[in-house]
Amino acid sequence: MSGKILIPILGDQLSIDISALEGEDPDQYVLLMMELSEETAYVRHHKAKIAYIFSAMRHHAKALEARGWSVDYIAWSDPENSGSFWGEVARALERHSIGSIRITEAGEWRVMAMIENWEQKFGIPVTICPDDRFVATHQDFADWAEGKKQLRMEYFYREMRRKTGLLLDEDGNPEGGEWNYDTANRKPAKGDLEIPQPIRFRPDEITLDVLALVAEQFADHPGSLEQFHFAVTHEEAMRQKRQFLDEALPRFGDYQDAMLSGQPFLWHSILSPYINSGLLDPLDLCREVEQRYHDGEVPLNAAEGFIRQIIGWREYMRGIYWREGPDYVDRNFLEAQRPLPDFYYSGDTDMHCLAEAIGQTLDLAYAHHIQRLMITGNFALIAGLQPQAVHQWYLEIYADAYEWVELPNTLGMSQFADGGIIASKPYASSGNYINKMSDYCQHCRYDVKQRVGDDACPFNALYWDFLDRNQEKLGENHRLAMPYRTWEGMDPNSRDEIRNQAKNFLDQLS
Ligand code: FAD
Ligand code: DLZ
Ligand code: SF4
Repeated sequence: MSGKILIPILGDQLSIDISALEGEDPDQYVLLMMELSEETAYVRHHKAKIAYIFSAMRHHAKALEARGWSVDYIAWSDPENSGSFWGEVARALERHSIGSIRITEAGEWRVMAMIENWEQKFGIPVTICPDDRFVATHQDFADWAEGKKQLRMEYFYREMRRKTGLLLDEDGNPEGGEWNYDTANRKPAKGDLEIPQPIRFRPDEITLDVLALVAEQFADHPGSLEQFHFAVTHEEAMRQKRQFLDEALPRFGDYQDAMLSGQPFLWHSILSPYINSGLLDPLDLCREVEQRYHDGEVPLNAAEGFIRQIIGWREYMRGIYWREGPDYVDRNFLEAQRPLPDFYYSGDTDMHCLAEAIGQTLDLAYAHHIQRLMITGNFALIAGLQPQAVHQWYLEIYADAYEWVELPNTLGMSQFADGGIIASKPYASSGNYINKMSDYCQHCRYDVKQRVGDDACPFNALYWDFLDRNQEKLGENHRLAMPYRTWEGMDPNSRDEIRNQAKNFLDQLS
């Protein structure tokens, strides 16, 4: 084949050894990186997310050039920039003498569908390389799922432990005798604990340029740039990783589900944007966590809890995404139809838990898992918000959000819109759970102990009303047998009061 090989590198393929490049001789290749309106506009991404991706892309192009690769970088302001992957690949074929295209598979159905068309459209061979930054191949997941009635994460996770050997003893048994130490990971946190803070990286010239560009071009997108704090290079991401391993990991397990006012990060790693865009390798990270355990620096419940998030939940979500297909996004098992209230974009609500989770999200493009699941997600679920609108919000608003990981988390785990493929019961709760795991209720104008009346915590009536509204679909779920018994044991007047309370609240929400 005459001519050079064109290798497009997508915005979440910022790994120096991405599979399309492996073992290749730089002289024969042209790498193409593109800042595109198509990618910034398919949803209205948080400003800080766009700034992070553009800055990390620009830095990554330099890192590739320093290794001898020739990178054709199409900046946002390039007057010829067509704004689409298709348009930019077409222009690159005109600029360079290209005989074929190589690309690492894209992370989502939308972009894969485009790439699969290129061979026919451009009339040259296109090789799509598997993305080897994951532990499980598509085939591994398909083999594991084959013939199973239920695809529970826990059993998939054990397969991944066996495949990687992580936290297994010499006989192949789990360290400490148990596969999962989740029950040790549910401590509420108190404000008097010393909480580590992630590094705030000072923007360099490249990042400052990008911040100015985003402020001007994406002024109508949600979120703020004022607290932009992200690492934008592999080296910076490695510094954040070390800070996490040294300071936060030892307590990661204990306080994994805790929430505190004014403390957005607690003992979480804040590494997901870097893992998902390629600046950090997930398996290397897990091996370091395992080493810290073997060195006696972190307890087993922390090491296992962290490793489970990555080789368990993260890999499992990807497996479900590709297995369920491009129409997974349309599922709406509970037929929820309510539009997203405006406060998801302003944080302007007197429900303190939501104001905290949404406020910090708008400031930082970050919230930790239990805020996403049990505050914003739980509210959306029990208020009956339309799952596709909820999905769009999560995809826009978090710096780590790419459809392959965001969609199964939102639609499946959080909104139960897939009818229980991911979650064995909906993650619905009243204010009681929030009160147990946080200090939010102490700062709220509502009273978490009340179900009805002007001061009653809205989560309480909404929770019971959710069960009542969905009894036909959820009544047979044996994991909900107890709450349904409690509901049915309430006297009819109390149930009517709760229904009215929820109705009044939902009416004013719309
Ligand atoms: P830590 O608590 O430090 O966890 C360590 C790592 O484990 C994370 O960096 C992440 O890579 C991985 N991880 C943990 N939980 C999950 C999970 N459920 N699925 C996949 N990976 C996980 N995660 C994303 O990466 N992108 C998303 O778009 C995303 N959307 C979510 C939407 C909803 C409704 C919910 C409930 C969860 C979502 N998550 C998503 C999972 C999780 O909330 C984030 O990975 C986590 O909050 C990132 O912060 P952290 O790096 O501090 O995580
Ligand atoms: C998310 C995103 C954004 C906002 N911008 C770009 C971009 O300008 N150029 C690019 O190559 N990638 C971007 N991305 C990430 C892509 O959307 C991501 O690579 C695909 O979702 C993968 O399927
Ligand atoms: Fe949230 Fe209710 Fe607690 Fe207020 S009282 S913080 S609305 S759970």
